[in-house]
Amino acid sequence: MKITHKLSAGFIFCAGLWAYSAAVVQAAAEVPKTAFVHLFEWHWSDIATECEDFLGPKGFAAVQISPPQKSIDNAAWWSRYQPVSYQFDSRSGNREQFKDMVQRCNAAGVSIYLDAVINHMAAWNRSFPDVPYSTEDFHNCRDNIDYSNRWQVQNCDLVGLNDLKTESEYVRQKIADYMNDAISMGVAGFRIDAAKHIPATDIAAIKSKLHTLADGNPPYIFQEVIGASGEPVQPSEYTDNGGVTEFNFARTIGSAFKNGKINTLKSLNQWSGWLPSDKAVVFVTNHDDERGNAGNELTYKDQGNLYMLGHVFMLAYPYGYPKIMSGYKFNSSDDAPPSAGVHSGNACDFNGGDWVCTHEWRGVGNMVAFRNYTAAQWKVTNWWDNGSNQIAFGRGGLGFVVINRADSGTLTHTFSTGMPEGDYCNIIDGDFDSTAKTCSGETIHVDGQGNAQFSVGYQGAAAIHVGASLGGIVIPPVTGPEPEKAVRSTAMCYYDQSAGFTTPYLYYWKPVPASAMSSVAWPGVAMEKNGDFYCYDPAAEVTSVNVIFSDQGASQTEDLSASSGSCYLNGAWKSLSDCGFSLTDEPDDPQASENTRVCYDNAQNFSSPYLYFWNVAAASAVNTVAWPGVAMSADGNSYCYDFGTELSSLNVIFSDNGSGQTADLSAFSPDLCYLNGSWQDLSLCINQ
Ligand code: AAO
Repeated sequence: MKITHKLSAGFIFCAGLWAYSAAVVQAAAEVPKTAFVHLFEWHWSDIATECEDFLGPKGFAAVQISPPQKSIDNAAWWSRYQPVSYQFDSRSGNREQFKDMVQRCNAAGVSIYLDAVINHMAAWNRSFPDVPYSTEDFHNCRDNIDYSNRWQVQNCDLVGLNDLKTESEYVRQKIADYMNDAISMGVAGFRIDAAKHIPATDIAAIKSKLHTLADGNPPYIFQEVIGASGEPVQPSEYTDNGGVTEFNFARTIGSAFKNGKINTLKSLNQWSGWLPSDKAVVFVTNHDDERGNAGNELTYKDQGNLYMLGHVFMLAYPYGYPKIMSGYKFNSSDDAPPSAGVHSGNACDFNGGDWVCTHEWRGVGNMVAFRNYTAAQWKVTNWWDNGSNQIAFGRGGLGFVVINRADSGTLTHTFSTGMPEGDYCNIIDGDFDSTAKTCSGETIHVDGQGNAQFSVGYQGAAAIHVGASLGGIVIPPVTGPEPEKAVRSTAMCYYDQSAGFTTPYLYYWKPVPASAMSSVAWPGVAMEKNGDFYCYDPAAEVTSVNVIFSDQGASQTEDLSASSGSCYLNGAWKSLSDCGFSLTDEPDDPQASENTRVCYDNAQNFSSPYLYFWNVAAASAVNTVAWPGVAMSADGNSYCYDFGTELSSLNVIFSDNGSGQTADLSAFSPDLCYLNGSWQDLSLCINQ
């Protein structure tokens, strides 16, 4: 969960700041980093300089680099996607230059994500002695891939590229060795090229062989899976491994900006069928699509300022982990990159050179800080639109953006921004100097009511945020949630001020490992109140699980991906400590934790024991169920159902999925074990 990880820096969510009410603090060092750039075909030495001069100071999280391994000798950019060896030797530089880049970027606070071409080797004979790979390390299908056939997608050669047998232990180890070599040089993450063509389980197996980074965290991975409706292999299959590309984002904003109305993008982060935000890698376009597969995507070739506005929207909008595409100008799609780099003889387009340098455009580069400074309020607030192509929205008082995509006319309007009073730099128009606290462009005044007047020309934008305030960094007073007691490191906690659930329930499915959480019926388990939060502790390490929070089955969140030891705070995943929890190693009182279950010895030999219940008195409210109730899970010699909350008393009927039922029974805690026809202490069922 890289984004969660990226967003986990202290900043506003330090418990001590919750009650903060003065206006000005200096907190710049703790602002999270939430966006990255693809420096397509850049030289390693140029990337190193760029990290030091620009990306580090601007708050970029990382750079995706072109594939660094040795590839076929061909001027076209795509030759880099045809590996012949795993040696660090490419036209971007050699191993020493690679190592130097990684070190210098890391020192500048910028991670390196390596584009890992591991689905295949080059399209030539099946012998790569340098790895070594030989014929038996490849699949045998050389047909053109029929994308409606899962087997072909994952076993045949992609555009003739020799398809590696990633189910083989030998191949997996060779790939992991290559990636671990990169990790040993300081690489922090990987893009998995053509991930759709590798079964998700094979990627998981390779991932399990990877070393941890110097800081003890696992490397970040995101997988290139082009979502297409109707295809059997879908992006959602890959979320357990890490991030996944969400192409719907680029396609949707592209067509809205080019041919539609951008006010339709208001609730994009709630659209169903898209990846959960913390798994989605989003972009305006990518290196393939800008060359012709773009459909409606925006590219640097678009007339006017639309490509820039697409980036402003992406970086302002709370969905996904954004990647900025930054390549070079081309006429034909095969064109080779310029031979000299931005810092080694050539230059950015705006300086008369051949490199596009999208990430350096003021409105793009400065919006990275906007995203970083607003990350703590992961939601759209203060939305305004004119019913068409002019929109404005806030980020919970930490930032406000105005986009005028119309083709004529200036948008002049006084907006309710939700921001604290002050003077802010319009970072689309000017650069903010954080030392001198000055703005080289327009200044926007927010009054005591949070209102501010903006005047934005057509195909233009304006943006302000608390990190670019002429009075210093302003953190609005926040009355935030407080936990009441420590939790164990496995707990999952929840608080959402705007949702306002009165009885939060946690529904979950597909836990990994499966044994960590017993299956539940909708709406799942009641969460236990802990101060302003509600928590549920599976009491086991869960590396990933799908969850939905609901108000006891009524209004609910979208499908979310979680792990144990996390906290869903106002729409974004945080660590437990970022929600203000202290952790305890103390097990819950064993008696107390056991008294959440009702167990049954199944004396009747039901093939499918079910528990129906009513009149439940428990610490947290328990939802009613329809006959025949809920399935019980085998637990030792008994069948049990866990209510997830401390039970006092309840009425139950056990049945065989509705038939052969017992009489109406009344149970009183701690006698929650129905054994040999009578209620006994729960421990008798559990310890059998
Ligand atoms: C080169 C030559 C080939 C030659 C080959 C072997 O160009 O003519 O046969 O060498 O000698 C890059 C270039 C390739 C190049 C290759 C190797 O793009 O032209 O081949 O290096 O040098 C599929 C994959 C996806 C892949 C994409 C290009 O699923 O993973 O094809 N992208 C990555 C890289 C890419 C790279 C490779 C993989 C290979 O990003 O740069 O190739 O390492 C549908 C499917 C997609 C499929 C596309 C294209 O997508 O769903 O899975 O992607 O078609 O075939 C709408 C539709 C959507 C459709 C999309 C098309 O959005 O909804 O269904 O349009 O973009």
